[in-house]
Amino acid sequence: MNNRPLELFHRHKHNPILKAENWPYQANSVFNPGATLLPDGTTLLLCRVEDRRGLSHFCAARSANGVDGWKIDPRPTLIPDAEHLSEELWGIEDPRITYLPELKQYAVVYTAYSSDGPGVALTLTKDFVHFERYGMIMQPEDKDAAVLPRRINGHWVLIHRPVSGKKNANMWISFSSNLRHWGGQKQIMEARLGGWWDANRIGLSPPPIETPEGWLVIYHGVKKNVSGSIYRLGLALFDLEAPGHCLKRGDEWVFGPEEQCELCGDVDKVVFSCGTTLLPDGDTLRLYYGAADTSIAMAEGSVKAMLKWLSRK
Ligand code: BMA
Repeated sequence: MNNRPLELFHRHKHNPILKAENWPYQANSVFNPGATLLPDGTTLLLCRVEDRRGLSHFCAARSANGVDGWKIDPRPTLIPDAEHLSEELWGIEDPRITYLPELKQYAVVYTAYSSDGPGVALTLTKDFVHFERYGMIMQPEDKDAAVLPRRINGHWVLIHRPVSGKKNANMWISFSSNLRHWGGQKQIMEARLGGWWDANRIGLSPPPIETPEGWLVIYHGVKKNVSGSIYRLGLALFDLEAPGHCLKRGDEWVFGPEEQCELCGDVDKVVFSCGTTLLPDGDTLRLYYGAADTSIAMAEGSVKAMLKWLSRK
């Protein structure tokens, strides 16, 4: 009998595909990149680079095939602007990229690490060279955020993960007419409790992926045990025109740390994704992820297979 779990993601055989030693300048670790396909088919990863002070900034890496031949910006692409934005005092982390056709710009939503903890910040860019910074849009503690690519009922939509007091960390939605001022907050998905893989803390991983059946959401869950935390990924589906409404949620995780580079690094047993690209066949999804907060790896899966998996039971 074959009792192996269905593998929805297949790792690239050359993982990790990007490491700190590939960087043109000194870095401690490179991980959790945002991802997008540029109009000419180039894959752009906006990588989180942690320096040897322990603070992070972003650096763009571009590749024609999304796997190798990376051209890495010779200097940091976006650095924390602590002078003007004190909210970025301790660095910027985990960028999530969404192309907004209405504005013909990319929104990069990221974690700004302030002395009061992490909050959500937003910047717009046309070229990943010049950035229009909106600063912090959600105060601490809040992170794991991305915007949807289009307005829904006239409003931009942000998925994010606030934490209040000692309560669990759940996924929320907010709305805005101008990307600056957000309201209408509502909780949309709760962490489970007890021994579940996604007990107590969950958060959006890459920006939601629009499919005919709904917004496909890859989210992370954290399991704490006596030897530490395990970061894994699961799937959920949200209504296309009411993105606060969860239609389906898988019970089991679909991707977790297994390979050496995922099990062992600055933070052991972590796969953490902030970006995907959809290949021109409209089905193959490339998941770029940080491995153990140390390097960048990639795995591929089929959107159709993920939707089918969510519909089983
Ligand atoms: C999360 C985020 C990620 C990190 C993960 C594991 O809370 O801060 O940036 O990869 O923890 O350390």
